Amino acid sequence: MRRPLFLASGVALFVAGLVVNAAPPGTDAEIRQRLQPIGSVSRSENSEAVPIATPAPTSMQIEKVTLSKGSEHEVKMLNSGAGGSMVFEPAVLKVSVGDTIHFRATDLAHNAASIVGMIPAGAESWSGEMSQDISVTLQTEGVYVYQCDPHVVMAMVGVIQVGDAVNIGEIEQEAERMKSTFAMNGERLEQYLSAL
Ligand SMILES: [Cu+2]
Repeated sequence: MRRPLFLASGVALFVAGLVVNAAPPGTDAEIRQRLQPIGSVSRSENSEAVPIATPAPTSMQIEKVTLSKGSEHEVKMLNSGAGGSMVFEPAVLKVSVGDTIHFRATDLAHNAASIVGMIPAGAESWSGEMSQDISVTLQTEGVYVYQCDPHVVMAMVGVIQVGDAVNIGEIEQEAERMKSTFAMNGERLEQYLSAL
């Protein structure tokens, strides 16, 4: 029955040896031990190819807008809607050539006006009066971006695609330029356009 005792004392000595090996507190050796890295950080070879802000596939995915039925469509001008404050609702519409859009002054102190350089070439512009309904018939194919004059800095804008998005390249360029003029909701127009 002596063997287990020997083994036990051997373990005790070994543990004691470790404690003895630790440098006295405050000495250079002890500080070096404390500062030793506890692990290493390594970058995988292709880590730089991975974009930093990959959009989450579920929550941020933008639902595509489908062609709105009928030849007449209504857009409300709102202080507050499902898409935030100072919004057109729906903010993104897909319609057919020759369709009519009725902008409704549901809330007051808004208007709807097409933006210079953000409608298809040759298309007719429009500019609604403040707090007034306005109806616009869109005869030229392409993407139209319009705004509420007093709230454009809050990105109170809307997008209508008539037929095919033949001018989407120019619209996206203009939208990029316009982004810097928004004091709030800077991503809104981009999000609207990505819903087309
Ligand atoms: Cu407004």
